Amino acid sequence: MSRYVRLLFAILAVHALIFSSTAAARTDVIVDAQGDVAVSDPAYVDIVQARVTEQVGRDTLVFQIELAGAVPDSPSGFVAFNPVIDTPGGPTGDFGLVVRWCSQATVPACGPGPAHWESALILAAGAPVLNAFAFDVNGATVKMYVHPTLFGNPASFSWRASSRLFPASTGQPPTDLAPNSGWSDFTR
Ligand SMILES: [Ca+2]
Repeated sequence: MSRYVRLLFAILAVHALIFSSTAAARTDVIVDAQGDVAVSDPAYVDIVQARVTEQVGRDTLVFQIELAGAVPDSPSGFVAFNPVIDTPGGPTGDFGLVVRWCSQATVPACGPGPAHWESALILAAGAPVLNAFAFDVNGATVKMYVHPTLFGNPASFSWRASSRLFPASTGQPPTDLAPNSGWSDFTR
């Protein structure tokens, strides 16, 4: 490696350090076992890691779910990735973030038209807010870019992540949960 290339890498490393220290302040990571879903369930609903990172400069919380397999662009049926947030006060699990593949045939509250990916903010009371935040489903990674004022801008909260092959409205439990029980705590 030439001296110039080494110098370039050193400069890039310093820039990466500066960028990361200003753009991302805190992260909470939940690690979940691979293979803890039913053998008949696809790998793309098997959560292996969930994390939340605050991008302070952008006032955005990024919820990221890593799956054991790549999520199809067009799944054959309903699929949802669903972090649940429990803020201080109010009912337990008072806000739900959902990225889902749905149509109104599977979920009456889904947006109109053929089956599609959409985001929704689920509130403890009242109708869900469709397309409340930006998201990205890319291979085995699902990212949600959430403005914290959507759920009351709390200084700390508890959360957990779930995946679903059946809408919550069916009464079926989540397909996978991370952590398997209880909550993870995040202080901003
Ligand atoms: Ca899992």
